[in-house]
Amino acid sequence: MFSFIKKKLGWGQPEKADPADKATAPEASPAPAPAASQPAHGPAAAAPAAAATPPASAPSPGAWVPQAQDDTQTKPTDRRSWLDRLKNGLRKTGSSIAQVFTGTRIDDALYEELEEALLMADAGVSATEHLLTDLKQRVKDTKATDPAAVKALLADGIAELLKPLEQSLQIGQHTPTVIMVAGVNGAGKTTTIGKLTRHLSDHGAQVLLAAADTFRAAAREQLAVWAARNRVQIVSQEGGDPAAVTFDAVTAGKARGCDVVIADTAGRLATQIHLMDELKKVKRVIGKAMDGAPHEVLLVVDGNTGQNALTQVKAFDEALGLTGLVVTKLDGTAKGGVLAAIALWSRQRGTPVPVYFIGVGEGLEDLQTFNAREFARALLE
Ligand SMILES: Nc1nc2c(ncn2[C@@H]2O[C@H](COP(=O)(O)OP(=O)(O)OP(=O)(O)O)[C@@H](O)[C@H]2O)c(=O)[nH]1
Ligand SMILES: [Mg+2]
Repeated sequence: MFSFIKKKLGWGQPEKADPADKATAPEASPAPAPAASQPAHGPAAAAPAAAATPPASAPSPGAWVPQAQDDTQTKPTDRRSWLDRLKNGLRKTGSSIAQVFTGTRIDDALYEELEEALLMADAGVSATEHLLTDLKQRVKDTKATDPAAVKALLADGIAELLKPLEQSLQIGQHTPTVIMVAGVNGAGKTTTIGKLTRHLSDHGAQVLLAAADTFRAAAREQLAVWAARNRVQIVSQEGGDPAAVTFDAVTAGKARGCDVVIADTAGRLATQIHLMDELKKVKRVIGKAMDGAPHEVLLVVDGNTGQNALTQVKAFDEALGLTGLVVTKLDGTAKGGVLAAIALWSRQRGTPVPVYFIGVGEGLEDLQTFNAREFARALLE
């Protein structure tokens, strides 16, 4: 488990939820069950699938909870298990890079092998070149003489490159904080929203989900299951327009004083112009429902898609102006090097697009904050 949120807890503030909604809300149930679809318009547009439970120890009204984002607060056993999963996922990459450093000499052959290994790890040409140049400089500066030391210097170089991507998602500066989630089909958007909702709820935040993936009934149901499982509210509409659903959700979130509204959108390729236009419209409409929103536009990328992930990041950023990334499925066969490519692109962009979370499995607990140093280590083990 991790803690990443900086939130202004609303407990003790004026009543948030509309009592009328509470009266009509289905009973809270721990068992996953689809929440009822709601009409998009009218006062009952958003009804809780289950009421969010306030934290056991509520702080004083309006208190700012200090940010406790350091993963080292995680229990050692929990931490071990997800790190192991990440390492297992990156094992092939790690062993092929580590292989480069098993010799006894630092020579051109070593750098050539390393270049090949980084390219194979999906780092891409630019990031590979960057890392090699940086490594040679580090070797020169430290007068390293054995390959094991060079490996440690490479870990330093990768960690330094990735460091700007290590930032935490801020919750609490707005009520609600509106998060829009986008990505290609099957990247892990809905699952990530489910996991994120769990963590936010665990930290006492009142979350409302917007089922703006209106393409498939199954997509709405999938989000409704997560809503029920996490006991949070959902705004959903049969066959509706994604922008209208999101508008209603943000409006309801504001009226109820929710801490966070998260909009799930349908998967799409960045090359599908009309679908990207639809996504832009969702973003615009969120801004109409609440000034300054969305506060976060997150792209969920599947870590297994290699350099294609960078292409997705660039294209979605151009269309939407991304504020953060979630890289999923790093427990699988992902090679991981693409994060170096994203980091280098981020550097050129001026403002980094942080990796708020990484997905290391399908379970509720399998979402973790990104740590550059740990990731660099996992990549080389
Ligand atoms: N192993 C693993 N599987 C994941 C992870 N995140 C998501 N998945 C799986 O990936 C599949 C697709 O996840 P969804 O959350 O439905 O993806 P989506 O982006 O919402 O898909 P669409 O809405 O169809 O575009 C599901 O089987 C998830 O369980 C992860 O971090 N690790
Ligand atoms: Mg989905």
